[in-house]
Amino acid sequence: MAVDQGAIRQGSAQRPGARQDPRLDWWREARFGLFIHWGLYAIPAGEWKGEFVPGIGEWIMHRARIPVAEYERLAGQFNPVRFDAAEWVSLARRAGQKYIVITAKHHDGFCMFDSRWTDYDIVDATPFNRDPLRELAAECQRQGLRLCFYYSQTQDWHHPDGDGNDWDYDEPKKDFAGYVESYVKPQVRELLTSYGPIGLIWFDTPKRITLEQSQSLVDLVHEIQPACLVNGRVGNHIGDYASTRDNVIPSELLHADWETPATINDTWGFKKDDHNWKSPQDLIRKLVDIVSKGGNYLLNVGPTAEGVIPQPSVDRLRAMGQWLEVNGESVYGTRPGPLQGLDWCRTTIKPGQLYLHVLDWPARGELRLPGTPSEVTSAHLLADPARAALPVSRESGGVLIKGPATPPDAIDTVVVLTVD
Ligand code: JFZ
Repeated sequence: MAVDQGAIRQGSAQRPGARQDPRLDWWREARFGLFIHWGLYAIPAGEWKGEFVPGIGEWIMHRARIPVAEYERLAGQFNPVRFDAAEWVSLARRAGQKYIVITAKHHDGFCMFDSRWTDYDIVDATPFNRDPLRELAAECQRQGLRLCFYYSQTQDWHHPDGDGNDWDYDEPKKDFAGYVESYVKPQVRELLTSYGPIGLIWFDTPKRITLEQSQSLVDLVHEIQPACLVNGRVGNHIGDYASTRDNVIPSELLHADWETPATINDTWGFKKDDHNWKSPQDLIRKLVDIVSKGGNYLLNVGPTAEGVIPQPSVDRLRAMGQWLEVNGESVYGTRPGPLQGLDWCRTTIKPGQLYLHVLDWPARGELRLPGTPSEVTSAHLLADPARAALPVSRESGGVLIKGPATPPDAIDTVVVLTVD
């Protein structure tokens, strides 16, 4: 199978028969999700004791080797009173995103939900005293999105037996197996029993987890909620689908269920000095590129400590939503199209329809296809409500479609081809 240029590192994408599993139907249809990295790291926002700490924002505790006792004090200041679940879910919905994956527990170990198994959580340890995951669950139900949880199963820099913190704890002395059994599993159970139906659990950085431990987590998830998916970063090449490396889009079509997790600037957790926002054009084209190769795009925002999604992220998600409002038919529920590897276009298909995503509009609007496996019977612009027919003619070895002389959409003009 023609999988991989090293893009997919973890996951069961190549498992025979995986593509038949109807539990993935909603996720294959969805194509586009919202990732949310939100936690105590939003308070320092990349700065510790007056110094900007390089790297991704949610890693600040690790990068700056902040002692647990000191990092813990952030909880007392965490009061995101501007958090509004309805607004966040509505933003995602209007962006055209079909699922939300939010950090229930990241590597810093702080729980963004009311856990019975620790007091180091947003309800017990902060003045905020609300459970945002509960509020998001209710809003997702109301607005028709799937809620999913990110859970750091291996790294936990707060728990004495979790992986990763060697500045407070002695790594060789850790009882990692005990941590998995008596902390990770009860919390995963909690997440799957207290918030209604969960679309998927997004595990991460498997590191030292064994195959038995990964498998028992997958089994636990499926035992409690059989429909809940597990991403490939549960470790040891199992799980329901594969994740690429962060921000990596494979160079060619993959015959697998896969997802690219990606940042909208250069960090996951909010950093006040990261202003390197990708343009709407770049983001829309990345979505289309991913979908044309059979993947999902899980695009991240990092809300502030006040509970606000940064305005540049909001603006970009809105722009994507506006494009999808017109062109969503060529994205949702599609499969990769037959024309791959061309610079100027991407293709997606549905039964009877081929969507030609034109990124570089050709001179005089002459769209030349090197040949499609089926006969093209008609063509029109997806954005044209009148569906005015574009002239289609056969050329030696291919098809010529005559579009407007100038590009109707500078980002991606979608031409719908009706095919036999
Ligand atoms: C992990 C986390 O450490 C990070 O904080 C963030 O949550 C991100 C989504 O996931 O980072 C990774 C994990 C895997 C790769 C790169 C960064 N990888 O496979 O290249």
